[in-house]
Amino acid sequence: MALLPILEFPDPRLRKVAVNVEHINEDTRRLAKDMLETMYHAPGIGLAASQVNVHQRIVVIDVSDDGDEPRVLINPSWEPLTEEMQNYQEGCLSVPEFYDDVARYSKIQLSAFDEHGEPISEQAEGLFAVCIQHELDHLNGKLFVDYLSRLKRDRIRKKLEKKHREDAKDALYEAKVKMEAEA
Ligand code: QAP
Ligand code: CO
Repeated sequence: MALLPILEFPDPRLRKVAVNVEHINEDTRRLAKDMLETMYHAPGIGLAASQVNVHQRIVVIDVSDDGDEPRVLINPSWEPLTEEMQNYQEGCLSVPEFYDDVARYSKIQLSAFDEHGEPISEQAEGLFAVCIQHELDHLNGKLFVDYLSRLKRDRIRKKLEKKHREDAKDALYEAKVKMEAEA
């Protein structure tokens, strides 16, 4: 088990389009397990492989109250079952500390494979449906901030770029202190 580092907006690697998993095997299951551990640790309710810099079509989701209903979706796809949309205040582990409303289809048909290669075909509504649409966007290089105004997106980008500069500065300082202590 391992915690995986999460890419943060505006990292260009989040814009890559993920490829289908050709063979579901032990490597796939190991990655899915590590993604679930990373998601639960955050804590979060959904994580796409793209966010941990693996550009394969794998997502993990757990929208249960107790966090004990992990779902692994491989090569997932969805179709709307209604024209009705629902607004939900979304967040994203790749856009930490920012939240805003996004309109998504309220009822969808999900198709995917699970971690054992068993086909999944089910209807999804509510938060599960929102989360599927959000996570599948990641596999296509799309982020929830893309649905916001340019003004809002730019403001989020600038704040995160500033945070990343500060994080880098802090890491450099820590490395220096450690080096001097060892010298
Ligand atoms: C996507 O997002 C989602 O900013 C999953 O500081 C979100 O798990 C789908 C998180 C809402 C539907 C509705 C975000 C954790 C977690 C943060 C997440 C943060 C810590 C986000
Ligand atoms: Co996300």
